[in-house]
Amino acid sequence: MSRLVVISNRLADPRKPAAGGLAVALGEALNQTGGLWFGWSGTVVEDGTPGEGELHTRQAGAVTLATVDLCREDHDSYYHGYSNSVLWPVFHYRLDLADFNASYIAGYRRVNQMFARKLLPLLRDDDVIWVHDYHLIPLAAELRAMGCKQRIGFFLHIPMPPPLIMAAIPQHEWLMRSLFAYDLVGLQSEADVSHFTRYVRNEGSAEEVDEKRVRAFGATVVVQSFPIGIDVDEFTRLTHAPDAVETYENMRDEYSRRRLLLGIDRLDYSKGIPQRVRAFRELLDRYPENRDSATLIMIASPTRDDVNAYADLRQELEGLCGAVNGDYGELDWMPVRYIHRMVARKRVPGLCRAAAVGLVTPLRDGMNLVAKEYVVAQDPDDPGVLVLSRFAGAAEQLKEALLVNPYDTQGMADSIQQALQMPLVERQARHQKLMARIREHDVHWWRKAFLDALQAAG
Ligand code: ADQ
Repeated sequence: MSRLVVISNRLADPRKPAAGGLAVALGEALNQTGGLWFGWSGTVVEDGTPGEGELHTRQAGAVTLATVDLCREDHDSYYHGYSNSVLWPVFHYRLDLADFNASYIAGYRRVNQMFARKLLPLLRDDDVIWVHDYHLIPLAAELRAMGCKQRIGFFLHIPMPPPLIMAAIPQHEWLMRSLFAYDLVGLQSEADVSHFTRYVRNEGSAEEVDEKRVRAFGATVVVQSFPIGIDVDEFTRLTHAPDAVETYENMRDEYSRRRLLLGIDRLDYSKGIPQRVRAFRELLDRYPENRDSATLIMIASPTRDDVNAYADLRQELEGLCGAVNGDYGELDWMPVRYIHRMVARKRVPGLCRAAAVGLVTPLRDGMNLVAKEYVVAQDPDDPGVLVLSRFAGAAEQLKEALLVNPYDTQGMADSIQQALQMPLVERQARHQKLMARIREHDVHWWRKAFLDALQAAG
């Protein structure tokens, strides 16, 4: 069996369950082959030289973790700059939030080149290489330029935007051409695949060989969707473990007269968090029977606080939540509980189980794993209802959720009301179908499907 090499911007220790489903699933595959995981160490060296960073290696069981430091200039232009102020907003259709500062691209290229240079001597001839996410799009092209012949696959965790949005990035052609250095490009959804093929047809004069194999820019690549899943068995186990049960019971006792609605996200402008509060306000307004009863709990973990768009979002959200509470709150009832913090992973299933409605309302999302976690945490005899944005990648699979348009405040309020009123038999039927699909396409399926396709590609 070939050794697996995983490359991602950040690493997680695959032996720690707190690392989450993805790290655990990749860790399993790495452990099977005695693999290598490579990425940024998380350390920023204030006075380092651009394009240079110290390499550290350590063993975690059978897996070698190899990491490189970044100097301040590289970190700011590669990570904050090009990755999170150009690619993240544009790939989530937010051209208005992109900062096309011309200096970022040099740092992005420099770090990808450095990663390739540092990784190359660690590689063996029969390695299979799996690169993750938008930080590392040009990595294979850099490796190929240095003579790397190994099989290389790429998985994009965020959406692939439609061609005319992509074309707003000054280096769009270079980015898309870079993807043709991979043997396999994996995307989250069929919509993403169609955006990719439309781009190469329009801008790269593609000559499609067959359904999955695309030829353009003088090279051929296999492009396929692999919707990422969660570790269903692990999440089920967490749901029944003492911490989650305690959280569930506390919530049930605390809110015994109330109906809970839950949102859990990173505080990111792609997640549609203000839109959710507006819809909740509309619910209280249009359906007054929910006043003094429905309580929206929103747990939004801090993320990229030092990028301006995130500070603005935080301010907007605090204003919206304060206004709902001020206008509708009673001495013994606050409609919105907004917590700007991460909750411990082992408590997440308890919160999900206590909520009658799970609100997952991104404006754009590659997949959204919270939607799947919410469903898996439910009591099958008395399940809650998932209200899911049609703009999450997960909506292609989770058809039995109540699909909503987060830009349509009234429509979303109506769907939340429908969820709150849904009869038990209908809730059970929808939950059963959702569970079957989430179980069939879990994170182990995803990993195997991708790696099998990578073996077959090329
Ligand atoms: P993310 O944008 O980070 O991932 P998501 O898929 O929702 O989004 O995963 C977030 C994970 O973090 C979930 O496991 C969730 O439980 C946890 N989490 C989020 N907020 C939390 C909080 N406040 N407290 C505790 N835990 C929290 C990117 C893409 C997604 C894609 C994933 C995987 O943007 O579209 O689904 O990668 O490919």
